[in-house]
Amino acid sequence: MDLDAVKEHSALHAKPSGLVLQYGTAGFRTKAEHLDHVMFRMGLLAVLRSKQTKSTIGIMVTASHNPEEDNGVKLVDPLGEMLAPSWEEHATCLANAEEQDMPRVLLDISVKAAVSLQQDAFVVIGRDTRPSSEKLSQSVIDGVTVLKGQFHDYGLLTTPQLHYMVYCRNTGGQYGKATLEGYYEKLSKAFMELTKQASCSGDENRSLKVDCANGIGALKLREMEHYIAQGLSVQLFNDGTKGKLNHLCGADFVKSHQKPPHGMEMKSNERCCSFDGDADRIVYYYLDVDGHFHLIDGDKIATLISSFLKELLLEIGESLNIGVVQTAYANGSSTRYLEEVMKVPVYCTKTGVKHLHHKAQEFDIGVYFEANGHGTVLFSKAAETKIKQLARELEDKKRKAAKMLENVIDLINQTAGDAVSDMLVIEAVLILKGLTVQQWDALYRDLPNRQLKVKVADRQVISTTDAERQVVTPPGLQEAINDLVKKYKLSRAFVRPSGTEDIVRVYAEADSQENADSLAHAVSLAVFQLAGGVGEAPQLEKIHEGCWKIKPYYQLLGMPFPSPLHNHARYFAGFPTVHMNGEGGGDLTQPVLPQQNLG
Ligand code: 16G
Ligand code: ZN
Repeated sequence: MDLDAVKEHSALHAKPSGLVLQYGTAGFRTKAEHLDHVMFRMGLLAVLRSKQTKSTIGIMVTASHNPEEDNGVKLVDPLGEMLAPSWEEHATCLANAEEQDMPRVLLDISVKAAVSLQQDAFVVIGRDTRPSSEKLSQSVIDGVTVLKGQFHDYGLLTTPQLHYMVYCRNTGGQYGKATLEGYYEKLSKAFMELTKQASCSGDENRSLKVDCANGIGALKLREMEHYIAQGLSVQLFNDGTKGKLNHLCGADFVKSHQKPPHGMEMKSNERCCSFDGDADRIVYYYLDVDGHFHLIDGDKIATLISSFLKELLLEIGESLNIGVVQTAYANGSSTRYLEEVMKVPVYCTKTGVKHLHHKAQEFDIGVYFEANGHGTVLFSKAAETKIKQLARELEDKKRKAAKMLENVIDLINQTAGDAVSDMLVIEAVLILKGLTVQQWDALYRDLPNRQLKVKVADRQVISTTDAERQVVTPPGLQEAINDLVKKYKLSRAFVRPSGTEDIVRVYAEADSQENADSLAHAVSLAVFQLAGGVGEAPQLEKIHEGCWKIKPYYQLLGMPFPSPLHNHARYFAGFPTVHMNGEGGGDLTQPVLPQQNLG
C-alpha cells in the first residue's frame, strides 16, 4: 500500500476537521457538500474489502428518498448484499479519521481484517441523478485508483441495478449478465413468460402510471419500456424533466403523507405506483370513484406476493417452507391477515433492509417487505434447484405452477428491493390472479396509524428490544407507553431512535384515525418528557397552513387543556382538528364548525 500516495491524494479530498459521520442503516448520508472525503475514503475501503473477499465490491452514490441537496454512499458486498457489520465499523472509523491519521487508520483496518494486500481488487460504481453525484463518484474513483484497484463505472444506475451487477460478476454470470441489457432482458423475459400463462390476458389493456420521483427510475424505466411493451404499457410521471428529485413526489412522500404525488394525473380506479429516488422502493395507490385516495404499501405488496407463491406451492404439492418478514411498522391488519387467514408464519426484525434480508434467508422462500415499500423475495439454493427440477418433471397444472415459480425466481431481484422488478412481479400476479387494484386493496383493511418525530438531546438514550417494539431505556418510558396504549382499542405504539435522522420516531395504531393521532401525540409527549426532549414540546401535526390535528392528549397525561401552547387555537369540541388562526386570538372555549378540506 503506497501510503504516501494515499496521503497526497487524500489532501485533495480533505476532511473538514471535526466532522463526524456514521455508517448508518444505508451507508453515509448527509448534505452533499460534506461528502467528498467520505467518497474518496470509501473508494479506498472498497479496494480493501475487495482484496479481502477476493470478489467484486460495489459502491453506490445516492441518498435514496432524501432531498436533492443530500447525497450518500454505500458499499455492496459480494453477493449483492449490504456491507457486513464489522466493515460498517471500519467505514465509520475511516470516514471520521482526521486527515493526518487517515493513512494509519487505513493500515490498521487492513491488518485487523487480515487483508492480503497483494491480491487484485475490482470495484463497480453506480450513481443516481443528483447534481452532486457525478463529481462525488469521481472522488470514489480517485480512492480506488490510488490503491491500484481496478474498476468499472456504470454511471447512472438504480441502486438495485448496482446490487444486481455485483452479484452477476461474483457468480460468473450465473445470476445474469452484468450489463444493463442483461438486466432488462432477464426481467422482461421472465415477465413475458409468466404473463403468457394468464387465462384471461389480452382482453384488457394493461397500463400503469408510474411516478418516478424525478429520479433515476425514470431513465431506467424508459430504457426498459420497449422490452416489456407487449405485456404492459407504463406511463411515466415526474420523470425528472421538470421537477426536483423527491420533492412532493416519490414513494416516501406518498407513504408518509398518505396522498398522491404532485405531478400525477389520476383518474378513479387507475392503478398508479411511485418509486423512490433511487428506485429501490415502490408503493401502489388509486383513487376510488368518490375521489378517496387508497394507499397500497409494502405490507399489502408482501401479502399479494406471498399468497400467490403459497398458492403455487399448494398446486405443485411441494412442502417448501415460506415465511414473511416485516418490521414493527407493518400494519397490524397485515400481520393478522397473513397469520390468521393465509396461515403464513410472520417474523418481525429491526428496521433496515439488512435485518429483514438476513431473516428471510432462513426460509426456502422468504418474502420480506418494509411498510415503506422496500422488499423482495429470497429463494434458497435448495428451493431453486427443487423448483427447476419440478418444472421439468411434473405434468399439466403442476408443471405450469412450477414453471411460474421458476419465472418468479428470474423476475424478482433477489439482491435487494427493486422498484422495477417488484412492479413487474406485482403486475404479473394481478394479471394471473385476475385481480383489480381495488380487489387487491380489499384483502384487508389497514388499521389507522400515525407516525411522528420527536427531537431529543441525544436519541441514543432510547434503547429498544424485541425488534424495536419495546423500550428498555430510559426507565419509565415503556410503562408510560403501555398505560397510553391501554386507553385505545386495537392499539399499539412504539418508539425508536431513527437510524438516518437525528430524531426519535413514534408510531401508533388504533381503531380510528383520531385515536391513532391522539395516541401518537400522547406517546410523543411521553418521549419528550422522559427522554430529554429539546425545544418546544411536540407540536400538533400540521395538516395544512393554519390547520392542526389534535385530540386532547393533555387530558390523557393529566395536563390542563387548553394548554398555553395552543392559545391561538380555536377548538371544536369533540372534533379532533384545531384550526389555528394565523393572527392569533381565537377563542378556545368557542366551538367552531369543522372546516372543509382538512387536507
Ligand atoms: C433506510 C433503510 C430503510 C429503512 C430506513 C429507516 C436500507 C437500504 N434503507 O432508508 O430500510 O426503512 O432507513 O429510516 O436499509 P429511519 O431509521 O430513519 O427510520
Ligand atoms: Zn431508496
